[in-house]
Amino acid sequence: MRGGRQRSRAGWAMVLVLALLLAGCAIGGDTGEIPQNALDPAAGTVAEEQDALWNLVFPIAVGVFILVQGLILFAVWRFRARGEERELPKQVAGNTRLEIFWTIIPALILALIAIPAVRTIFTLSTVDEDALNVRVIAKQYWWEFEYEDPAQEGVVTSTQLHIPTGREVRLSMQSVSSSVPYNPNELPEGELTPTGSAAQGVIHSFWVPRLAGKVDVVPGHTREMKIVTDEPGLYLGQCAEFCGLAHANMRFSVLAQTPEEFEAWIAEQAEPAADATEGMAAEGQRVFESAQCVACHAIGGYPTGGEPGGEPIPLDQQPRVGPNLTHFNSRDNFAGGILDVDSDEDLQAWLRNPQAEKPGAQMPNLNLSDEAIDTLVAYLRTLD
Ligand code: HEC
Ligand SMILES: [Cu+2]
Repeated sequence: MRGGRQRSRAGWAMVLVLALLLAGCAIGGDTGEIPQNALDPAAGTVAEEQDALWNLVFPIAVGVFILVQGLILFAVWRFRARGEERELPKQVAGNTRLEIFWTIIPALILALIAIPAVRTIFTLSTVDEDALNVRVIAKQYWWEFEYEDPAQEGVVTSTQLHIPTGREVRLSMQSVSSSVPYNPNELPEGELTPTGSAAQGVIHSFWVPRLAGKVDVVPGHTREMKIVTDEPGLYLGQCAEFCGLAHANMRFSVLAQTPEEFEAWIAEQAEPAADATEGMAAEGQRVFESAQCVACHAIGGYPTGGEPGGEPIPLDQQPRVGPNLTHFNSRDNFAGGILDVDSDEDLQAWLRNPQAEKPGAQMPNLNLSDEAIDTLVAYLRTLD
């Protein structure tokens, strides 16, 4: 008897702990807002359609749950053994009328749900003719965004996807290995063969809860997805499929801007970087070359530094193992959204030892001296 009571106390303690944990999810940090709340859809067809479907299915599911659980509890209570009484209740084997009834009712409920569900699938799978096309490349452990429309050539960024409001965005998503040097422009269109770097990628999942449900990014395939919003703002997202050590730090965001702001941003990003010609920054550019940064990172317009008047290497012939740094200093955050671009300390800490900031990151510790780090920071600051 005693053992039973203790066990039930432990059970209640578990429930309490779980309830507290769940309450923590609801509070949403110091701002009181919940930036990744799938139940708070941003204005726009994708999120709204998915939310409408949820609003339809959820009450039905709750109704079914209460009915079924209620009947179970009722049967348990009504036919429980009482005192010494060991007589079985009346045994019923088969009741055709009842069985037809409880087959037809769920079938009708499912049919009712299927109509809007199928309609939503079709709505979400068609994309406007004038949609913005962005290739999304998922790597351990960061997201790369490459704008594919001809007028946006050379615009490649990481961790923060900019989109214009009021225009559908078609995301073509691929997963590739981060540790193998590769040029994403050499990946064939459409389905990838299970050879080469794509085969060594792992499954990631693109999830911006306020914009759309998650879509898995599977190596060897191109997964398409549509997002759209009418509300300018910052929408936080994260990889939602366990992909390795730094999975929890594979965050990203979508910044929705008015079409004018977006076009201005694109124009800026399409510009190549200028050479650093003076002081610490020029020294940093030399370190960037000698410390092997160029083996993994692309910089549009680079490199002309060493030899004045030299020909810059086109962006699509530069390595893209790590993020394109052409406009690094114009970003808000880096390393999968966990560090602040504006903070010199964050940048120094990253260059001193990436692993300490983001365990599992595919950028090696290059054992740079503090002096070299300072010059590199000065150089990275010129990449606006
Ligand atoms: C072996 C390849 C490799 C080398 C060499 C390398 N990096 Fe990286 N770097 C990466 C990868 C991969 C990431 C992304 C890590 C992550 O976020 O998980 C990265 C991220 C960064 C970032 C953050 C960019 C962003 O948008 O998130 C900066 C800045 C950076 N590296 C600078 C440097 C500098 C400066 C050097 C030379 C001292 C260097 N890297 C050398 C692979 C490399
Ligand atoms: Cu991931």
